[in-house]
Amino acid sequence: MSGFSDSWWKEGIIYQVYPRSFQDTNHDGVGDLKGILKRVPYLASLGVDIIWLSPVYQSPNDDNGYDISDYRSIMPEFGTMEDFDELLTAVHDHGMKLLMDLVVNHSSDEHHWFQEAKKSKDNPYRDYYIWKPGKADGPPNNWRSFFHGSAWEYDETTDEYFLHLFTKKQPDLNWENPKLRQEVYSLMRFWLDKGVDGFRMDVIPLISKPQDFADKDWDQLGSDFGTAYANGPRVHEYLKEMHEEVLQHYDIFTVGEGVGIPPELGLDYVGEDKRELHLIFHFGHMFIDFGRGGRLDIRTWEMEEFTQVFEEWEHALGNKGWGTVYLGNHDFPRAVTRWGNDGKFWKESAKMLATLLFTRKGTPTIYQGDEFGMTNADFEGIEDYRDVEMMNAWAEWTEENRDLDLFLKNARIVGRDHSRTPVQWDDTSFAGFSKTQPWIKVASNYPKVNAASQEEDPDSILNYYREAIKFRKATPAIVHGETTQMFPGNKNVYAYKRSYRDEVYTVLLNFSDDIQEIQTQAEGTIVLGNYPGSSPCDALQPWEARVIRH
Ligand code: ISL
Ligand code: CA
Repeated sequence: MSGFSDSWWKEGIIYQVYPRSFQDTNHDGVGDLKGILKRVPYLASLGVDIIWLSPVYQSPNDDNGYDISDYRSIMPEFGTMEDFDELLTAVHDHGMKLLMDLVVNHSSDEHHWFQEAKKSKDNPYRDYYIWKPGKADGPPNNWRSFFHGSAWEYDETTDEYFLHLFTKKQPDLNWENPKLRQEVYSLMRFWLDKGVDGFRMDVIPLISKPQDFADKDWDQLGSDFGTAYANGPRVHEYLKEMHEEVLQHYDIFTVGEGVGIPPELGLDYVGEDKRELHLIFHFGHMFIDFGRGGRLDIRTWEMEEFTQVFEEWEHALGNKGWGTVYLGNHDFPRAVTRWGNDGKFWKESAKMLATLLFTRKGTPTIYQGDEFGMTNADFEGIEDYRDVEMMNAWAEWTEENRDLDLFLKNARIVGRDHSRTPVQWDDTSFAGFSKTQPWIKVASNYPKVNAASQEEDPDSILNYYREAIKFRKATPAIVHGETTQMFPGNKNVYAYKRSYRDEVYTVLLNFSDDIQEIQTQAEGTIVLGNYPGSSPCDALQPWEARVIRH
């Protein structure tokens, strides 16, 4: 396999496709593989190198494909295996790579393993899952699901509970069982033998559970569920075994969804000497607005807390492991709404965020639609939402007689569905995603925010992405250089130098609606920025981004 010190995946750029919302070609309102195929030239035109497909396997879609009922077949709504093969070939023909989503912390309850497992305690598949007898007053322990309520579901047939850290249709797989691990390795080989270029591994730090199944002290743990379950006792043993048995035999690369991994444990997963994963997506910034009550308990945060996550991770990995940079995915609201200003400074702030994304050390990942500034949607009532996390939370709030207006107000800010609305390709009906009403509402701003209208506009967000990507690829200091933060403590401006051999660049990013004065004495030339008239030493305009070559 490609070594841990190789550089194509360090220099490359990842683009995440959420297939259900990307492009519908048979006009049933659901995105499909042929739709992705149609957009391969567009993806190539951005300059991205690696396409990560969120799950496309057979699934009852309790959690939009993150609940897999057959790991070796394609979800019929998305197409056929022939469509998949055609897509893989097209991606390769365009010089790009394809990453599959590997979801093996849990399967669907409709997977035949689970169907068998629940038949009886001595079924050969029983130990593929995690079963425990209850306690007198209920479940085996106080573990909670990421998606509300207990993480245990009672099963009458055998009078035991099974563990599900996500929905009750997503039973956790039992990695303690070597047979289960071999099943996983075998399905991985199936896709690798087809020629896929690697995996993004869903909630991989959660696969090993402490076998005492002791209660958690939720008061101590606060709201970050990830840390409660992540980094279990055998996780590194399993990843090393996976590497030996499978990964090392292929020229591929892997990125773990690093939920619950704090910076000080990062190198345990991606250290170049560890032979486990190439990269992880870390989560420091993603949970920044989660209060003690979780996603819907919105916490206010300061720009510095956000930017310090980037600093901490770069320092933690140093020169021993490689990082990632991303600002959003299918589990969080839209980046420009969350980190920028999607109103008055929509264009400026989207470009400023792109500048952050492409000028840090670490492999940048674009979430679909962010490259032309898609925003949160204008959801109103609960009927506009589709996400099981929201549905479960709504049921819980209703049952507990909580303030449902507050629920809707907060969901409009933080719901996962905001990033799952159809990609706005053009200004025709349903935004060029489909000819029929899609499975989830199209954001109503599509006549203004769409890819087609930005294609020919040299000043567009889309063309800024292209320019920033080109710049990154042509500039070793931006990919490999050391980073030194400037003006730490500044509440509105995030600034840093990137240096490598005799190249030095300064990056200045204004995270506010106001003009910011800073003392840069920056002799040099602006090589990338979102205010064409600026010169290096001027005060920063609202949401201005400036990259200066010295
Ligand atoms: O969105 C979250 C819950 O509030 C996150 O904590 C999320 O559950 C976590 O990042 C794990 O995400 C991944 O696994 C989930 C799936 O629902 C997400 O879409 C996936 O990215 C279960 O497979
Ligand atoms: Ca379709």
